[in-house]
Amino acid sequence: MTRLTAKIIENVPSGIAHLNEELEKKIKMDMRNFACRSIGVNAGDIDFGSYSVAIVPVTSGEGIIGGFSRSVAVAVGALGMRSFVTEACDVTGISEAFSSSADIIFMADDERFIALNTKTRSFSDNIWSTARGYVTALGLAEEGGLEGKRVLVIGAGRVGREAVKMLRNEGALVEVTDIIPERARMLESRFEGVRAISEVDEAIRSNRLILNASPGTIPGDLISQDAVISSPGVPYAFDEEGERRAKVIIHDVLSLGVAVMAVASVGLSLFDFSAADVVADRTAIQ
Ligand code: 2YC
Repeated sequence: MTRLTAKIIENVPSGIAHLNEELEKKIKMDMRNFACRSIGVNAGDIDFGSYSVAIVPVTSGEGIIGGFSRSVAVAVGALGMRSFVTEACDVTGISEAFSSSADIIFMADDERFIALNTKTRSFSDNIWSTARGYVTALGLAEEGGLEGKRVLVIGAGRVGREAVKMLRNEGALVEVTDIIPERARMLESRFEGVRAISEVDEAIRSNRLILNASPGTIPGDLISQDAVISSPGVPYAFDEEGERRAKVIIHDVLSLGVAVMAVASVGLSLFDFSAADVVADRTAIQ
């Protein structure tokens, strides 16, 4: 997954209300209900205001991303949870979160981004949550859902691979393409109903349903009329022509994955998302 930059996420806090409006228009529900729907829990079963959520900045590796913790806090706050960024970073920040009796702790190093539930010990992972959210969004945006329909996944990285697995579980017929053809072929060999496509332009032209999990740009003249596109890929991939042709494009750089993480970490999820799978990248279909 692309490493975010302060620039990419600079509008997340101010854009959260707009994102909610966008979701209402595109999938007929707000971010809270979308996140709950993504993991099969009922929004009414969660008392969002009762959750205190700490976001701990982490300095390891390439270090702090300006605005990252605050963006996560705003996205979690938009669900109705009480979120705050700890004063301190790293271990001191984690101890601050515990002494503030935070129920959930968000933290990200360069390899993983998790939301840890301090009471139930369940934790959710950003890669799994992002794939879960954008697969759900695609199914909500497509009349009649995805069962039996062809879906093109662009990008066989960690999010793309999770998305392929989830799309198969929803009964979609998946075509997958990646800049490294071997990564797409690996998925084809592991899953029934998954086909690796080497000719990406042709694949985009011939698919109306697209989940884009790649960091590349997608020229609008490849997009079919009324395409339904769910695009966690960062940076944003589409030009004006693509936006004109597509029926809907669902995209944001951080908040939707964070919202799914937050609801998933509450621990009511019906999904058995042993986040370790995502990291171990075991692609055995669940
Ligand atoms: O500011 C901080 O605490 C940094 N340690 C955060 C680093 C996040 C690195 N990961 C990413 O940029 C993306 C995330 C959206 C999830 C996966 N990769």
